[in-house]
Amino acid sequence: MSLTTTQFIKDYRAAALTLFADQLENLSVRQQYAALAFVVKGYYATDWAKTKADYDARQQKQLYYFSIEFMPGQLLGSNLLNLGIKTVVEAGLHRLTLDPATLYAAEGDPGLGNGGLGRLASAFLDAMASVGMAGNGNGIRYQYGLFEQRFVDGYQVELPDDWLRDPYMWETRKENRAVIVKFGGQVELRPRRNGSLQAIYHNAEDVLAVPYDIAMVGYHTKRVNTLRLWAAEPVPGRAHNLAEKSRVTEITQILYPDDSNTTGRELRLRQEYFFVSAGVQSIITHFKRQHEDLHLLPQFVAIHINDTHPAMAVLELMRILLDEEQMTWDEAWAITVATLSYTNHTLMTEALESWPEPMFAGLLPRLYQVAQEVDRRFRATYTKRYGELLVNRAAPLGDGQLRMAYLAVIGSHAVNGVAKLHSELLKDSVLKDLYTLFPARFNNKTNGITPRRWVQLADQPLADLLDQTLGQDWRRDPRQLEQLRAKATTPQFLTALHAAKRQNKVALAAVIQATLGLTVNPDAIFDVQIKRLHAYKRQLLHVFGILEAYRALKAGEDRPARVHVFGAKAAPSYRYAKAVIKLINAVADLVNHDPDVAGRLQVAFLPNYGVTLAEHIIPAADISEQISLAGTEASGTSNMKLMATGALTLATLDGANIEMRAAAGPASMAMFGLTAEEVAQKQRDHSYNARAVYEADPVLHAVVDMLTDGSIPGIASEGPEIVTELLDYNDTYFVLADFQSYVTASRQLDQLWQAPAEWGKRVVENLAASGQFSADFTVQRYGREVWNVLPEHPVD
Ligand code: 26Q
Repeated sequence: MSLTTTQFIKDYRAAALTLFADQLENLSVRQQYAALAFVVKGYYATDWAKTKADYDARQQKQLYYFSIEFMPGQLLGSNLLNLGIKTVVEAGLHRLTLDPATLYAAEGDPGLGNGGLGRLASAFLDAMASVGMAGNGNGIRYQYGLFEQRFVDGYQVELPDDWLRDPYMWETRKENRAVIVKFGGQVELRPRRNGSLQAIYHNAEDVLAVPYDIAMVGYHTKRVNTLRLWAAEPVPGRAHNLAEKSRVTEITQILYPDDSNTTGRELRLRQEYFFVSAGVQSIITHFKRQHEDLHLLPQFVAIHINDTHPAMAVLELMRILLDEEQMTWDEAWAITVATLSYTNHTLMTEALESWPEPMFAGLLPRLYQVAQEVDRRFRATYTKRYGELLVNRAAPLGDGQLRMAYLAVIGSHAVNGVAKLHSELLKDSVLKDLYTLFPARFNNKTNGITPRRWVQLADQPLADLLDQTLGQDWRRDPRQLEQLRAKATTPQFLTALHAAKRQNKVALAAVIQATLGLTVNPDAIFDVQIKRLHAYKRQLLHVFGILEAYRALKAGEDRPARVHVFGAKAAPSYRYAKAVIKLINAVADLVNHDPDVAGRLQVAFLPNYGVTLAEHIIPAADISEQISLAGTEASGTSNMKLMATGALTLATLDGANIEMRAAAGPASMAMFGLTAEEVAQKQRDHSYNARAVYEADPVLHAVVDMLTDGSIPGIASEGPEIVTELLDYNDTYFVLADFQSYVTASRQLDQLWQAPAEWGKRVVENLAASGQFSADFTVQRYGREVWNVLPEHPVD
């Protein structure tokens, strides 16, 4: 949009008066932020309304991305960037003697997700708006997001994330679009005169679903799509005592932490049905205002199921088409399958969702009947050709459970994994039988990230350098970064690149100082691992690497200085993960206070990792640790973000790491460890002996012993617990097996660091190749191959 500084100042002053009845200068920072957000909302309001009207007028096919998690991050900076008014607004703020950074920092960060899956959903919404695709989000407006993490004595402590305490400026409550969601009771199927069945509900519990819409502003496209989050409220006018009322509001009160220990909770099931039913109902209502014939639904609507959490969309859409639209089963089924598609995000069998049939039937009696019929017809259709054994294994109902991943595959026309390796492994592990039945449905869509947030907003020193070097075209099409390869050996460019990185490291050092009271050396290698704490991601291997270096330095070896930066939340009930958190903090305490390694080895575990903290850490990274056991990390996305801001990746051949290396070149990454195939082989033939590896390697032996011999104060119970998992339970995630090659690869990076021109060349190779991991490309692939929704402003 076109905006002058003068006009902006006028608008901003007016907003301050309207909202707070006072002069801008007299407001608190939080109020100044709120007024600014209010102005910006006004700047896109017309385009938002217009986008919706245009879609309707053009009968544009729309995609609805159903996800139980979204993590949009702070939106002020990205909205300004995407509207093309960031420079003007910042100039205006300066003229008002306000500091833009302070105002940006006053915005909360809606932590409505656990990690990769939720952040991916938000990246896709940003990307779709930015390439001009008609794509919207559908999710839950949790009253409390993922817990706020603090460390007390090195232990994780969880505090509630009361993110709505201050009004959230970007949401718009749409009471006029509320719908009713029904739970429980009994269903009676009463025959109609025409022979069809009418579903009549007795004693069902009605819940009002109220949508709150958040604008997803496209980058320079004038497209503003919608993220719709639903809140549960009592139906007005009905008597509700407190107990009834809180039974309703609890549906959207809390986000479940990613946690296999809490699977099968009824409240989680209610959450899933709540946002699925509300979403499907509102889509159908809107569709019927535009079109006569619901048979045309797949021509105008695509619904995407982000992991299995919304998989009951299969059953809910069937219910509506059967009961409310009175279609025949076959008609309804054809429409459902053509409308739905599904992404799987995990190979871990213990993480595959399933619901006990009695619980499902009790809460969702009509959906359960539909599930039974899906199951019956599935068995009837495929048993003859594929045999009872396979069909039994693949059917939606089995072992007394409703198996959501199987239901999702059966009810969708397309199924994908999130990186090439993951998509391949899906076909011969957890979804093998369904692949046999529906091979054509399976496809790969490697994840992506939004370089707008991670490079343009979070890494301005790099962005400025890229502008000077290449012009601005990379901002729209990051594949233009390939041109950087020509600069891989240009000393001036490498010097400037190093200066940009150093600036980011100084900024992160200030964050570390303010948070932990630790002074880190900005000329050290910043070695970063940021992701959820999980055994399979192997933060423990990173810790062992630190202990190996600590011992070497104490023994008088000379190595380049390193600062190890961690960010990770553990699920509150995940005992092992919490033990590793305590271990990292204990190791930090040890090395940070040891004068023998002062300024040469430091550990900074920053609490409360999330989107906003990531924006501070990522641009400052020199090394990106992507060290999951091969075959366990579906894709990873922090790997891509760190690549895009010029870190070198220290990685196993897992998830998207493999594709990143293929893109950047074989020497661009430090790879190590067993391959997925080698791991699978060892698991099959039980040939891995962790204790034997420990006994055979004196360095590893010494490192492991540090966990139990008192060398690291404060881990009297956690140390032995971890060692028991390694030596007595045979090291489920092959940490000991990969230790030696991990240290070797890490030492190669030390060598490279000492040859700055070589290091710089590798960084350039990574930056150059990073553009292809933009989510803009990912969503366009989904659009072409899965949703049949095309971009109006394609990047290709
Ligand atoms: C399960 C049961 C009960 C409550 C919550 C959950 C739950 C919640 C969230 C289970 C899993 C999740 C999130 C999973 C996730 O983020 N997976 C990651 O998805 C990324 C995007 O595709 C991938 O890059 C990562 O590899 C994958 O781990």
